[in-house]
Amino acid sequence: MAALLPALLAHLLLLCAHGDTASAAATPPPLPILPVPSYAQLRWQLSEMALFLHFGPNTFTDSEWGTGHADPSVFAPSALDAGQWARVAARAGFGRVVLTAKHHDGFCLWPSALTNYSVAASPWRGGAGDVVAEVAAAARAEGIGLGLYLSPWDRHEPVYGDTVAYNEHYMGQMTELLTRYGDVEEVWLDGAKGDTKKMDYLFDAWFALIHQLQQRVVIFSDAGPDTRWVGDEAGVAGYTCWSTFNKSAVTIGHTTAEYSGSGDPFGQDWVPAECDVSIRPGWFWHASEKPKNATTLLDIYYKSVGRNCLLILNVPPNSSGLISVEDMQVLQEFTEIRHTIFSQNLAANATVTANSVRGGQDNLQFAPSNVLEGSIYSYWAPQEGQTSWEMLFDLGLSTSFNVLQLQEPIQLGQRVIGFHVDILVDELWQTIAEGTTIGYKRLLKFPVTESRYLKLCIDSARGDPLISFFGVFMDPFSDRYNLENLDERTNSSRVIMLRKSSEAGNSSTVTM
Ligand code: FUL
Repeated sequence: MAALLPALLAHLLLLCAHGDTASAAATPPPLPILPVPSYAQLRWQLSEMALFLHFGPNTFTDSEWGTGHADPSVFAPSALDAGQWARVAARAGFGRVVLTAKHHDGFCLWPSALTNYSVAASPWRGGAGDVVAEVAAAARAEGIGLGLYLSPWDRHEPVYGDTVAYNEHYMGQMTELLTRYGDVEEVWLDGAKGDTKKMDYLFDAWFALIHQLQQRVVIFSDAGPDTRWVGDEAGVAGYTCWSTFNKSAVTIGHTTAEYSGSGDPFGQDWVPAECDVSIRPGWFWHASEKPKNATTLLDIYYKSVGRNCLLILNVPPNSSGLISVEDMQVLQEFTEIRHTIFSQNLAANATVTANSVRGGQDNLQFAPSNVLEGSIYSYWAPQEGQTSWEMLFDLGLSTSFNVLQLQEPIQLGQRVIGFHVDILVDELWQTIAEGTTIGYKRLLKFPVTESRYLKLCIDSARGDPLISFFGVFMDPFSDRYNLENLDERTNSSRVIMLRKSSEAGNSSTVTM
């Protein structure tokens, strides 16, 4: 250290006192690297997590795929409280709720004029109820977004199977949903179709209608157009995960898990991935099932939100019409542990320098220290056309941490292809983590490590890399869990932790 420290300080001083002077006129932001997200896609990404609500006759009949023949009288929640659903969502940090307005059984949770198979035929609220209206009002009251799931596959509707008649029926129902309840921020098109009836869905007409009726909406399906299914129902994205994608390379219902999970660095379209998973084994509530625990949810969070995706976590209301107490407890714990880990960026007071700054070393607009602010609109940018991109962090004190968070200002495109982070140990820079994509948010977890100095090196990028956030955190919850479950992990992703000792050539690996 004795030998290295003067050199390090000299490097810091040189950067601080660099000859470049900021010009009087501001430097404009760099050009975007296309494709970039739309306004609705940015809102969607910034909301980070959605609470999925599977609710309907299946809740009362202990089924997952209703036949479409359950008597509407089964739909009889005694204490339905959409306010509770929205409060639970908002308090646990979910930016939106997505309700199954119609699941595959065809039963409508709103009084559709196009079918008799709906809440209007049920005893709930004397047949005068409207779950969609209650959820829309509750979401608005909590300041969170509303999303609606309208299953294309309909096992009740008699015209299902007649392409023209059913598409007219479906678009009529979509129009009801998108014109009666105010802003709808997401339409969720599930891909399941469990029978052999020949039925063409006129997706292009549906998408045009949805975008015509709602300005802020994103349309989810396994292939976009606005957000894509990640390719599994475990809530886990690829270790490498691009929001860029080629829609022309896929058709709805015919995607591959690998392409969906990792996206495409050469993609011409911005179609970020959404990770769906249920807190319980089933999507609907069943008395016999129990929720996952909070550390499992934390692990899913690292592998979804922490891999540039939105996490849509299903928490199904029970047959009383309430989110169950045990699910609420898990969500509360999940919220508390996220808060404990992420409320204190241990690099928050770091001195940050970089080997290049757009507009010159004194240009505050793109200053390295911008990465300590939370917004994607304040970011570090290097001079154009560099071949090496390094940021140096002096935390002031030797600090222990085991989580790294990085973010890119994705409004200017997703750029980073590969990066690594070094710490200074016994006068040597040693790599503690390496990763591929960053995107909106990247979380990497590794064994607890300690250092005062860190170096972020961007190894390759689709254009000049831009970084909007750098943070290191201490996660006291995952380590035991991870070690215990190491063997069970099937994901091939890995972070490399180079040993600090003389065994430096060996590497121990942890999965993420
Ligand atoms: C699946 C459906 O079949 C499930 O019931 C559930 O809605 C899930 C989110 O998507 O494809």
